[in-house]
Amino acid sequence: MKLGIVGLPNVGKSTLFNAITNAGAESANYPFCTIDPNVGVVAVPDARLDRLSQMYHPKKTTPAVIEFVDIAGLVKGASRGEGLGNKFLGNIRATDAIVHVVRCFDDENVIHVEGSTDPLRDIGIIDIELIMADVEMVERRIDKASKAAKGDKRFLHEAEVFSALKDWLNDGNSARSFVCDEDDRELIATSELLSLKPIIYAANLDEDGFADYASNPYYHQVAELAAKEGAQVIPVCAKLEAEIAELDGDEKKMFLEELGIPESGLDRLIRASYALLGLISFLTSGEDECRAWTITRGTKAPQAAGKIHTDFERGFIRAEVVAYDDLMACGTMTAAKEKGLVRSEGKEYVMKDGDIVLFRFNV
Ligand SMILES: Nc1nc2c(ncn2[C@@H]2O[C@H](COP(=O)(O)OP(=O)(O)O)[C@@H](O)[C@H]2O)c(=O)[nH]1
Ligand SMILES: [Mg+2]
Repeated sequence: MKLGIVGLPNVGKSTLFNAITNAGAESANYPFCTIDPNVGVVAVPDARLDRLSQMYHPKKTTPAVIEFVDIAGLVKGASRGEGLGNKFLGNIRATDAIVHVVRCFDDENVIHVEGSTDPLRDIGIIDIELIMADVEMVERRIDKASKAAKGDKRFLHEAEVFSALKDWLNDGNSARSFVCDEDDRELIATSELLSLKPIIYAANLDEDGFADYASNPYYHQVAELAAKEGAQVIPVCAKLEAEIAELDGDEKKMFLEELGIPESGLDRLIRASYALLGLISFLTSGEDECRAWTITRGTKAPQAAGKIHTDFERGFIRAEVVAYDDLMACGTMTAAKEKGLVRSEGKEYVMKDGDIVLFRFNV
């Protein structure tokens, strides 16, 4: 699962990406940090895993990770191939969700391709390029479905749905906001449209007054638009994030305190990205390793066990589960057991975020 960092040129995408990769490099033993200069792997900050690790003092602590891709800046006309637009749009197509970086900082030394800071205009430019690229894809889909409908009437409906979607896109709307029933939504989801991908806005703010982002008018504009779309906006200062990512635990805490912010924007962005992908973590703990495992929301216990090892899924007997909060309230696993808070769950159990699990299996 990976997120594409998207936006106009010179909005701070690479600065943010470098901060992310740096944070990834800091986070211990992850081997893929440098798969590709444009792909970064980062640990998902998880205070629960940190606490577990303090309790168990394991030899190794392994966080959940996600991948970010630094996609080169899109410019006006990208969907018609301007500025290698087709290639960059293709890069976006290969991601599961989008982090749209919006320039909310003024800096005369950093050229703005459109000449001034104007977050809403900038978002509009990117949106239109994604939407126009989608129109092309949708047209091809309509052609295909119409041809198939000559032999098989079931494709008529498909052609109709995509035609309605095409009108919606041509009015300048994202596929994301297209209103239709569940079945049609699933049908549309088979088409890999760019403007259908889940999105988070990263408002890249000036370092001055970053702590007080709520009173920044640029931030407000992005926040208002995001609220209308039901999307999240995370305030970041790419420049500061890059500095913060170089610090270790205690230094980082002190620096954040000095800045007057409780958590780095990057950490918030990474957690929000994880949630945007529909991912949650369950935890395993022991003297050897404490670890956060990634599953999609709605995953049942045997499939979660399969993330650890296929044998665990094949020979699944049951899962012994304690909620993180319950374990913390009790202090130790033994105390949690005594209070009956360690539950025995079967094959149909739907995993919850923060479940601490021991799988019983037999192969
Ligand atoms: N003042 C300020 N400059 C920034 C910030 N983020 C990025 N920049 C600068 O903007 C320029 C372009 O940044 P870059 O990350 O390469 O943008 P990209 O083209 O979107 O990848 C660089 O000189 C950065 O140092 C920020 O938060 N504040
Ligand atoms: Mg760049």
